[in-house]
Amino acid sequence: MNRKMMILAVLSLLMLASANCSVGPDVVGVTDDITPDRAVTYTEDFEKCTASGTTYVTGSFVGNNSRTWNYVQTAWAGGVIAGSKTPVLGMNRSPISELYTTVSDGVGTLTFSYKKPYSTAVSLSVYAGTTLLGTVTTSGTTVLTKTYTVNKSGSVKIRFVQSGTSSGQVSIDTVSWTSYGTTSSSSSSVSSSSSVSSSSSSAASGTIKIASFNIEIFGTTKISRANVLYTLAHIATRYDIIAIQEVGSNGTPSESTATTVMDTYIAKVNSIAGAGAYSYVRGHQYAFVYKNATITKKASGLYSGSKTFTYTPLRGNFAVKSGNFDFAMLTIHTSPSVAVTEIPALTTAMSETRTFYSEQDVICLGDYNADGSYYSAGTAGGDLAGFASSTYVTVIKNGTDTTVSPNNSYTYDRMQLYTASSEDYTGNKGVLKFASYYTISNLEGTTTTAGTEGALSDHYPIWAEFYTGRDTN
Ligand SMILES: [Ca+2]
Ligand SMILES: [Ca+2]
Ligand SMILES: [Ca+2]
Ligand SMILES: [Ca+2]
Repeated sequence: MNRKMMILAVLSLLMLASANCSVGPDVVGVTDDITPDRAVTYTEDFEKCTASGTTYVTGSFVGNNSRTWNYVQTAWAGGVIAGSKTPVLGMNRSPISELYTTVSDGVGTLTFSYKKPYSTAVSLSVYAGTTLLGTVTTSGTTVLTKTYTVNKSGSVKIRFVQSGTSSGQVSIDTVSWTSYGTTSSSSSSVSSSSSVSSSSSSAASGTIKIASFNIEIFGTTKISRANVLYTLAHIATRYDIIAIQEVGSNGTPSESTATTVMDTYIAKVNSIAGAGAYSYVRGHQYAFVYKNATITKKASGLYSGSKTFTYTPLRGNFAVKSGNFDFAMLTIHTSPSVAVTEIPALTTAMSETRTFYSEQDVICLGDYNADGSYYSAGTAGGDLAGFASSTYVTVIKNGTDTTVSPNNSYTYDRMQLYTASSEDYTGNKGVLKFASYYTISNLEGTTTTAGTEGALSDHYPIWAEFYTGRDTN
Protein backbone atom coordinates (compact mmCIF):
# COMPACT_ATOMS: atom_id res chain seq x y z
CA MET A 1 0.00 0.00 0.00
CA ASN A 2 1.48 3.34 -0.98
CA ARG A 3 1.60 6.35 1.29
CA LYS A 4 -1.50 8.01 -0.18
CA MET A 5 -3.55 4.85 0.16
CA MET A 6 -2.30 4.41 3.69
CA ILE A 7 -3.48 7.91 4.63
CA LEU A 8 -6.86 7.23 3.03
CA ALA A 9 -7.17 3.97 4.92
CA VAL A 10 -6.29 5.62 8.23
CA LEU A 11 -8.73 8.45 7.52
CA SER A 12 -11.58 6.08 6.77
CA LEU A 13 -10.81 4.10 9.90
CA LEU A 14 -10.95 7.32 11.91
CA MET A 15 -14.28 8.23 10.30
CA LEU A 16 -15.65 4.80 11.10
CA ALA A 17 -14.46 5.11 14.67
CA SER A 18 -16.00 8.54 15.10
CA ALA A 19 -19.28 7.35 13.57
CA ASN A 20 -19.33 4.60 16.15
CA CYS A 21 -18.77 7.02 18.99
CA SER A 22 -21.13 9.76 17.85
CA VAL A 23 -22.44 10.43 21.29
CA GLY A 24 -23.52 14.02 21.65
CA PRO A 25 -22.28 16.32 24.35
CA ASP A 26 -24.09 16.61 27.62
CA VAL A 27 -26.08 19.75 28.01
CA VAL A 28 -25.79 20.44 31.68
CA GLY A 29 -27.26 23.46 33.39
CA VAL A 30 -27.00 24.76 36.88
CA THR A 31 -28.54 22.31 39.30
CA ASP A 32 -31.64 23.91 40.70
CA ASP A 33 -33.69 23.22 43.80
CA ILE A 34 -36.38 21.44 41.84
CA THR A 35 -38.65 19.26 43.92
CA PRO A 36 -37.73 15.63 43.23
CA ASP A 37 -40.29 13.92 41.06
CA ARG A 38 -41.11 11.13 43.48
CA ALA A 39 -44.76 11.86 43.55
CA VAL A 40 -47.81 9.94 42.48
CA THR A 41 -49.79 11.58 39.70
CA TYR A 42 -53.58 11.48 39.83
CA THR A 43 -55.95 12.44 37.06
CA GLU A 44 -59.69 13.02 37.15
CA ASP A 45 -61.53 12.91 33.85
CA PHE A 46 -65.05 13.09 35.39
CA GLU A 47 -66.19 10.22 33.19
CA LYS A 48 -67.51 8.29 36.21
CA CYS A 49 -70.06 10.98 37.10
CA THR A 50 -73.57 9.75 36.34
CA ALA A 51 -75.19 13.21 36.44
CA SER A 52 -76.18 14.50 33.01
CA GLY A 53 -77.91 17.31 31.22
CA THR A 54 -77.56 21.07 31.03
CA THR A 55 -79.49 21.76 34.22
CA TYR A 56 -77.31 23.08 37.06
CA VAL A 57 -77.32 20.55 39.88
CA THR A 58 -75.57 19.88 43.19
CA GLY A 59 -74.21 16.53 44.28
CA SER A 60 -71.17 14.28 44.44
CA PHE A 61 -69.73 11.23 42.73
CA VAL A 62 -66.84 8.81 43.19
CA GLY A 63 -64.30 9.37 40.43
CA ASN A 64 -60.94 7.89 39.54
CA ASN A 65 -58.83 6.39 42.35
CA SER A 66 -62.02 6.13 44.46
CA ARG A 67 -61.89 9.88 45.03
CA THR A 68 -65.08 11.74 45.90
CA TRP A 69 -65.77 14.95 44.00
CA ASN A 70 -68.41 17.46 45.03
CA TYR A 71 -70.15 19.81 42.63
CA VAL A 72 -72.41 22.75 43.34
CA GLN A 73 -74.74 24.29 40.70
CA THR A 74 -72.92 22.42 37.94
CA ALA A 75 -74.16 21.12 34.57
CA TRP A 76 -72.94 17.87 33.00
CA ALA A 77 -73.56 18.55 29.33
CA GLY A 78 -73.07 21.34 26.87
CA GLY A 79 -69.39 22.12 27.21
CA VAL A 80 -67.44 18.90 26.83
CA ILE A 81 -63.65 19.21 26.71
CA ALA A 82 -62.55 15.57 26.82
CA GLY A 83 -64.39 12.26 26.81
CA SER A 84 -68.13 12.49 27.32
CA LYS A 85 -68.32 14.20 30.73
CA THR A 86 -67.09 17.65 31.63
CA PRO A 87 -68.46 19.65 34.54
CA VAL A 88 -69.69 23.13 33.61
CA LEU A 89 -69.92 25.67 36.42
CA GLY A 90 -72.96 27.93 36.10
CA MET A 91 -73.04 31.72 35.95
CA ASN A 92 -74.48 33.78 38.79
CA ARG A 93 -75.99 30.76 40.52
CA SER A 94 -77.03 30.61 44.15
CA PRO A 95 -75.16 29.20 45.92
CA ILE A 96 -72.19 30.10 43.75
CA SER A 97 -71.02 27.28 41.44
CA GLU A 98 -67.99 25.29 42.49
CA LEU A 99 -66.23 21.94 42.15
CA TYR A 100 -64.00 20.44 44.83
CA THR A 101 -62.30 17.41 46.35
CA THR A 102 -60.02 16.89 49.33
CA VAL A 103 -56.85 14.87 48.94
CA SER A 104 -54.92 13.36 51.84
CA ASP A 105 -51.40 13.01 50.41
CA GLY A 106 -50.65 16.59 49.49
CA VAL A 107 -50.53 18.48 46.21
CA GLY A 108 -47.29 19.26 44.37
CA THR A 109 -48.49 20.64 41.07
CA LEU A 110 -52.07 21.02 39.89
CA THR A 111 -52.99 21.07 36.19
CA PHE A 112 -56.40 21.36 34.56
CA SER A 113 -58.05 22.17 31.26
CA TYR A 114 -60.77 24.77 30.93
CA LYS A 115 -62.71 26.67 28.33
CA LYS A 116 -65.54 29.12 27.81
CA PRO A 117 -68.55 27.00 26.69
CA TYR A 118 -70.99 29.85 26.07
CA SER A 119 -70.76 33.60 25.45
CA THR A 120 -69.64 35.22 28.71
CA ALA A 121 -65.91 35.40 29.54
CA VAL A 122 -64.52 32.98 32.10
CA SER A 123 -63.14 34.08 35.47
CA LEU A 124 -62.45 31.03 37.60
CA SER A 125 -60.65 31.03 40.95
CA VAL A 126 -58.60 28.02 42.02
CA TYR A 127 -57.80 27.31 45.64
CA ALA A 128 -55.62 24.86 47.54
CA GLY A 129 -57.25 24.94 50.96
CA THR A 130 -57.73 28.62 51.76
CA THR A 131 -54.85 29.71 49.50
CA LEU A 132 -55.93 31.34 46.24
CA LEU A 133 -53.60 29.88 43.61
CA GLY A 134 -54.90 32.23 40.97
CA THR A 135 -57.84 33.20 38.80
CA VAL A 136 -57.86 32.04 35.19
CA THR A 137 -59.70 34.06 32.58
CA THR A 138 -60.49 33.53 28.92
CA SER A 139 -62.84 35.12 26.44
CA GLY A 140 -62.23 32.58 23.66
CA THR A 141 -63.63 29.10 23.24
CA THR A 142 -60.22 27.42 22.85
CA VAL A 143 -59.38 24.81 25.48
CA LEU A 144 -56.59 26.10 27.71
CA THR A 145 -54.42 24.32 30.25
CA LYS A 146 -53.17 25.83 33.49
CA THR A 147 -50.62 24.50 35.95
CA TYR A 148 -50.06 25.78 39.47
CA THR A 149 -47.24 24.82 41.80
CA VAL A 150 -48.92 24.16 45.13
CA ASN A 151 -46.43 22.23 47.32
CA LYS A 152 -48.76 21.58 50.24
CA SER A 153 -48.54 18.32 52.17
CA GLY A 154 -51.23 16.39 54.00
CA SER A 155 -54.92 17.14 53.60
CA VAL A 156 -55.54 19.69 50.84
CA LYS A 157 -58.88 20.80 49.45
CA ILE A 158 -58.64 21.45 45.70
CA ARG A 159 -61.39 23.88 44.79
CA PHE A 160 -62.57 25.52 41.58
CA VAL A 161 -65.06 28.32 42.17
CA GLN A 162 -66.57 31.15 40.14
CA SER A 163 -64.66 34.32 41.04
CA GLY A 164 -67.79 36.51 41.03
CA THR A 165 -71.41 36.81 40.00
CA SER A 166 -70.50 38.05 36.50
CA SER A 167 -68.10 35.16 35.76
CA GLY A 168 -69.25 33.23 32.69
CA GLN A 169 -69.96 29.52 32.61
CA VAL A 170 -66.75 27.49 32.60
CA SER A 171 -65.93 23.92 31.55
CA ILE A 172 -63.27 22.15 33.63
CA ASP A 173 -61.73 18.79 32.74
CA THR A 174 -58.65 16.58 32.99
CA VAL A 175 -57.72 17.74 36.48
CA SER A 176 -54.33 16.26 37.31
CA TRP A 177 -52.15 16.67 40.36
CA THR A 178 -49.11 15.15 42.00
CA SER A 179 -48.87 14.05 45.59
CA TYR A 180 -46.56 16.05 47.81
CA GLY A 181 -44.65 15.57 51.02
CA THR A 182 -42.88 12.67 52.65
CA THR A 183 -44.62 9.39 52.06
CA SER A 184 -44.93 6.95 54.91
CA SER A 185 -41.73 4.98 55.36
CA SER A 186 -43.49 2.15 57.18
CA SER A 187 -43.87 -0.05 54.13
CA SER A 188 -40.34 0.31 52.86
CA SER A 189 -38.54 0.10 56.21
CA VAL A 190 -39.49 -3.56 56.50
CA SER A 191 -37.27 -4.41 53.57
CA SER A 192 -35.73 -7.85 53.98
CA SER A 193 -32.41 -6.37 52.94
CA SER A 194 -32.33 -3.90 55.82
CA SER A 195 -29.06 -5.38 57.00
CA VAL A 196 -27.30 -3.94 53.96
CA SER A 197 -24.41 -1.87 55.19
CA SER A 198 -24.28 1.38 53.22
CA SER A 199 -27.10 3.81 52.52
CA SER A 200 -28.66 6.57 54.48
CA SER A 201 -31.87 5.17 55.91
CA SER A 202 -33.67 8.40 55.12
CA ALA A 203 -33.52 7.59 51.43
CA ALA A 204 -35.13 4.18 51.83
CA SER A 205 -38.61 5.42 51.10
CA GLY A 206 -37.56 7.30 47.97
CA THR A 207 -38.36 6.24 44.47
CA ILE A 208 -37.58 7.34 40.94
CA LYS A 209 -39.46 6.87 37.71
CA ILE A 210 -37.77 5.66 34.54
CA ALA A 211 -39.53 5.84 31.18
CA SER A 212 -39.12 5.04 27.51
CA PHE A 213 -40.77 6.93 24.67
CA ASN A 214 -40.56 6.46 20.92
CA ILE A 215 -41.35 10.01 19.75
CA GLU A 216 -42.21 9.11 16.17
CA ILE A 217 -39.82 10.92 13.79
CA PHE A 218 -38.75 13.49 16.40
CA GLY A 219 -37.30 15.91 13.89
CA THR A 220 -37.33 19.55 12.90
CA THR A 221 -40.96 19.48 11.76
CA LYS A 222 -42.18 18.12 15.09
CA ILE A 223 -40.19 20.56 17.23
CA SER A 224 -41.53 23.49 15.17
CA ARG A 225 -45.06 22.70 16.38
CA ALA A 226 -45.38 24.76 19.56
CA ASN A 227 -48.12 22.88 21.36
CA VAL A 228 -46.67 19.51 20.40
CA LEU A 229 -43.21 20.50 21.68
CA TYR A 230 -44.71 21.90 24.89
CA THR A 231 -46.65 18.70 25.55
CA LEU A 232 -43.69 16.45 24.75
CA ALA A 233 -41.59 18.53 27.14
CA HIS A 234 -44.19 18.19 29.89
CA ILE A 235 -44.04 14.43 29.48
CA ALA A 236 -40.29 14.42 30.24
CA THR A 237 -40.87 16.30 33.49
CA ARG A 238 -42.90 13.37 34.82
CA TYR A 239 -39.80 11.18 35.01
CA ASP A 240 -36.30 11.08 36.50
CA ILE A 241 -34.92 9.53 33.33
CA ILE A 242 -36.60 9.05 29.98
CA ALA A 243 -35.04 7.11 27.11
CA ILE A 244 -36.14 8.51 23.75
CA GLN A 245 -36.09 6.77 20.38
CA GLU A 246 -36.38 8.21 16.86
CA VAL A 247 -34.45 11.37 17.75
CA GLY A 248 -33.80 13.11 14.43
CA SER A 249 -35.41 10.37 12.34
CA ASN A 250 -36.86 6.88 12.49
CA GLY A 251 -33.66 5.53 10.97
CA THR A 252 -30.15 6.90 11.20
CA PRO A 253 -30.34 10.66 11.78
CA SER A 254 -27.83 13.29 10.84
CA GLU A 255 -25.81 14.28 13.89
CA SER A 256 -26.62 17.97 13.48
CA THR A 257 -30.37 17.39 13.15
CA ALA A 258 -30.47 15.10 16.18
CA THR A 259 -28.48 17.58 18.24
CA THR A 260 -30.67 20.50 17.16
CA VAL A 261 -33.79 18.55 18.08
CA MET A 262 -32.47 17.62 21.52
CA ASP A 263 -31.12 21.10 22.26
CA THR A 264 -34.52 22.56 21.43
CA TYR A 265 -36.28 19.88 23.44
CA ILE A 266 -34.16 20.22 26.60
CA ALA A 267 -34.57 24.01 26.49
CA LYS A 268 -38.35 23.56 26.47
CA VAL A 269 -38.20 20.94 29.24
CA ASN A 270 -36.15 23.31 31.40
CA SER A 271 -38.45 26.23 30.65
CA ILE A 272 -41.09 24.14 32.43
CA ALA A 273 -39.05 22.35 35.11
CA GLY A 274 -36.62 25.17 35.92
CA ALA A 275 -33.28 26.32 34.53
CA GLY A 276 -30.82 23.45 34.37
CA ALA A 277 -33.30 20.97 35.84
CA TYR A 278 -32.70 18.34 33.16
CA SER A 279 -29.72 17.30 31.05
CA TYR A 280 -29.42 14.90 28.16
CA VAL A 281 -26.95 12.70 26.42
CA ARG A 282 -27.58 11.40 22.94
CA GLY A 283 -26.17 9.04 20.31
CA HIS A 284 -27.49 7.57 17.06
CA GLN A 285 -31.30 8.02 17.16
CA TYR A 286 -31.45 7.87 20.96
CA ALA A 287 -31.24 10.14 23.97
CA PHE A 288 -31.45 9.85 27.73
CA VAL A 289 -33.00 12.87 29.41
CA TYR A 290 -32.32 12.89 33.13
CA LYS A 291 -33.13 15.04 36.12
CA ASN A 292 -30.10 16.65 37.70
CA ALA A 293 -31.66 16.87 41.16
CA THR A 294 -32.03 13.11 41.42
CA ILE A 295 -29.70 11.42 38.92
CA THR A 296 -25.96 11.32 38.30
CA LYS A 297 -24.77 10.13 34.91
CA LYS A 298 -21.48 8.31 35.36
CA ALA A 299 -20.85 7.24 31.76
CA SER A 300 -22.55 6.80 28.42
CA GLY A 301 -21.81 5.73 24.87
CA LEU A 302 -23.04 3.66 21.99
CA TYR A 303 -23.17 -0.09 22.53
CA SER A 304 -19.95 -1.64 21.25
CA GLY A 305 -20.44 -5.32 21.98
CA SER A 306 -20.56 -8.46 19.87
CA LYS A 307 -24.05 -8.14 18.40
CA THR A 308 -25.09 -6.03 15.43
CA PHE A 309 -28.24 -3.94 15.52
CA THR A 310 -29.71 -1.88 12.70
CA TYR A 311 -29.75 1.11 15.07
CA THR A 312 -26.82 0.66 17.46
CA PRO A 313 -28.22 1.05 21.00
CA LEU A 314 -27.24 3.84 23.38
CA ARG A 315 -26.26 2.87 26.88
CA GLY A 316 -25.42 4.71 30.06
CA ASN A 317 -24.41 4.15 33.66
CA PHE A 318 -26.36 6.07 36.28
CA ALA A 319 -26.85 6.40 40.02
CA VAL A 320 -29.36 8.19 42.20
CA LYS A 321 -28.08 11.18 44.15
CA SER A 322 -29.98 10.30 47.31
CA GLY A 323 -29.84 6.60 48.09
CA ASN A 324 -27.78 3.69 46.76
CA PHE A 325 -29.50 2.61 43.54
CA ASP A 326 -27.00 2.42 40.71
CA PHE A 327 -27.96 0.98 37.33
CA ALA A 328 -27.09 0.79 33.67
CA MET A 329 -29.52 1.54 30.87
CA LEU A 330 -29.58 0.29 27.31
CA THR A 331 -32.10 1.71 24.87
CA ILE A 332 -33.05 0.15 21.57
CA HIS A 333 -35.31 0.67 18.59
CA THR A 334 -35.28 -2.56 16.66
CA SER A 335 -35.79 -2.60 12.94
CA PRO A 336 -39.20 -4.29 12.53
CA SER A 337 -38.10 -6.58 9.71
CA VAL A 338 -35.31 -8.07 11.84
CA ALA A 339 -36.91 -7.77 15.28
CA VAL A 340 -37.01 -11.55 15.39
CA THR A 341 -33.20 -11.63 15.59
CA GLU A 342 -32.57 -8.27 17.30
CA ILE A 343 -34.85 -8.95 20.29
CA PRO A 344 -33.07 -12.17 21.35
CA ALA A 345 -29.72 -10.41 20.72
CA LEU A 346 -30.67 -7.93 23.44
CA THR A 347 -30.00 -10.60 26.08
CA THR A 348 -26.38 -10.62 24.93
CA ALA A 349 -26.26 -6.82 24.81
CA MET A 350 -27.64 -6.70 28.37
CA SER A 351 -25.02 -9.17 29.54
CA GLU A 352 -22.23 -7.25 27.85
CA THR A 353 -23.50 -3.98 29.33
CA ARG A 354 -23.51 -5.63 32.74
CA THR A 355 -19.85 -6.48 32.31
CA PHE A 356 -18.93 -3.21 30.62
CA TYR A 357 -20.14 -1.07 33.51
CA SER A 358 -19.61 -3.72 36.25
CA GLU A 359 -23.24 -3.14 37.19
CA GLN A 360 -25.77 -5.90 37.96
CA ASP A 361 -28.83 -3.74 37.39
CA VAL A 362 -29.31 -3.32 33.64
CA ILE A 363 -32.51 -1.75 32.36
CA CYS A 364 -33.05 -2.53 28.67
CA LEU A 365 -35.87 -0.35 27.37
CA GLY A 366 -37.22 0.99 24.13
CA ASP A 367 -39.29 0.17 21.09
CA TYR A 368 -38.59 -3.52 20.65
CA ASN A 369 -41.33 -3.98 18.00
CA ALA A 370 -42.01 -7.03 20.15
CA ASP A 371 -45.49 -7.96 18.99
CA GLY A 372 -47.86 -8.25 16.06
CA SER A 373 -46.39 -9.62 12.87
CA TYR A 374 -42.82 -8.77 13.93
CA TYR A 375 -42.41 -11.01 16.97
CA SER A 376 -44.29 -13.77 18.76
CA ALA A 377 -44.37 -12.21 22.22
CA GLY A 378 -46.03 -15.06 24.10
CA THR A 379 -49.26 -15.30 26.04
CA ALA A 380 -51.21 -12.20 27.05
CA GLY A 381 -50.29 -11.07 30.54
CA GLY A 382 -47.12 -13.13 30.42
CA ASP A 383 -43.43 -12.41 30.04
CA LEU A 384 -41.77 -11.51 26.76
CA ALA A 385 -40.72 -14.63 24.86
CA GLY A 386 -36.97 -15.14 25.05
CA PHE A 387 -36.67 -13.60 28.52
CA ALA A 388 -37.15 -16.44 31.04
CA SER A 389 -38.51 -15.29 34.39
CA SER A 390 -35.69 -17.14 36.16
CA THR A 391 -33.27 -14.53 34.81
CA TYR A 392 -35.34 -11.56 33.64
CA VAL A 393 -38.19 -9.36 34.77
CA THR A 394 -40.65 -8.34 32.05
CA VAL A 395 -41.99 -5.02 33.31
CA ILE A 396 -44.44 -4.32 30.51
CA LYS A 397 -46.34 -7.58 30.12
CA ASN A 398 -47.59 -9.04 26.87
CA GLY A 399 -51.02 -7.74 25.94
CA THR A 400 -50.33 -4.18 27.16
CA ASP A 401 -51.30 -1.65 24.51
CA THR A 402 -48.41 0.73 23.88
CA THR A 403 -49.59 1.95 20.48
CA VAL A 404 -51.68 5.05 19.92
CA SER A 405 -53.65 3.39 17.14
CA PRO A 406 -57.07 2.24 18.39
CA ASN A 407 -56.93 -0.51 15.78
CA ASN A 408 -54.37 -2.67 17.56
CA SER A 409 -53.07 -3.27 21.07
CA TYR A 410 -49.51 -4.32 20.40
CA THR A 411 -46.89 -4.32 23.15
CA TYR A 412 -44.08 -2.87 21.05
CA ASP A 413 -42.52 -0.88 23.86
CA ARG A 414 -40.75 -2.79 26.58
CA MET A 415 -38.60 -2.65 29.66
CA GLN A 416 -36.60 -5.76 30.59
CA LEU A 417 -34.60 -6.14 33.82
CA TYR A 418 -32.47 -8.81 35.40
CA THR A 419 -33.79 -10.41 38.57
CA ALA A 420 -30.92 -8.50 40.26
CA SER A 421 -33.27 -5.51 39.94
CA SER A 422 -36.29 -7.21 41.53
CA GLU A 423 -35.19 -5.67 44.84
CA ASP A 424 -35.22 -2.23 43.22
CA TYR A 425 -38.40 -2.39 41.14
CA THR A 426 -41.45 -1.29 43.16
CA GLY A 427 -43.89 -3.07 40.85
CA ASN A 428 -45.48 0.23 39.84
CA LYS A 429 -45.43 0.70 36.09
CA GLY A 430 -47.65 2.01 33.38
CA VAL A 431 -48.39 3.35 29.94
CA LEU A 432 -48.95 7.10 29.69
CA LYS A 433 -51.99 7.51 27.48
CA PHE A 434 -51.75 11.11 26.38
CA ALA A 435 -55.39 12.09 26.28
CA SER A 436 -55.86 11.22 29.95
CA TYR A 437 -53.26 13.79 30.96
CA TYR A 438 -52.95 16.47 28.32
CA THR A 439 -55.03 18.64 26.08
CA ILE A 440 -55.00 17.01 22.67
CA SER A 441 -57.36 19.25 20.72
CA ASN A 442 -54.82 22.04 20.17
CA LEU A 443 -51.97 19.86 18.92
CA GLU A 444 -50.62 20.77 15.51
CA GLY A 445 -50.00 18.01 12.99
CA THR A 446 -50.86 16.67 9.58
CA THR A 447 -54.39 16.52 8.24
CA THR A 448 -54.74 13.12 9.87
CA THR A 449 -52.91 13.75 13.17
CA ALA A 450 -53.75 17.36 14.16
CA GLY A 451 -55.86 17.47 17.29
CA THR A 452 -55.28 13.79 18.01
CA GLU A 453 -52.87 11.78 20.15
CA GLY A 454 -51.12 10.86 16.91
CA ALA A 455 -49.80 14.43 16.74
CA LEU A 456 -47.40 13.44 19.55
CA SER A 457 -46.39 9.94 18.42
CA ASP A 458 -47.67 6.56 17.33
CA HIS A 459 -46.32 5.13 20.62
CA TYR A 460 -47.24 5.88 24.23
CA PRO A 461 -44.49 6.27 26.84
CA ILE A 462 -43.99 3.33 29.18
CA TRP A 463 -42.60 3.80 32.70
CA ALA A 464 -41.67 1.99 35.88
CA GLU A 465 -40.82 3.02 39.42
CA PHE A 466 -37.72 2.01 41.37
CA TYR A 467 -36.65 2.30 44.98
CA THR A 468 -33.64 4.51 45.51
CA GLY A 469 -32.40 2.83 48.67
CA ARG A 470 -32.71 -0.96 48.36
CA ASP A 471 -29.92 -1.84 45.97
CA THR A 472 -27.48 -4.57 47.00
CA ASN A 473 -25.67 -5.23 43.72
CA1 LIG B 1 -64.00 14.30 30.78
CA1 LIG C 1 -26.95 -1.59 41.28
CA1 LIG D 1 -53.31 0.72 20.39
CA1 LIG E 1 -30.16 -4.27 42.31
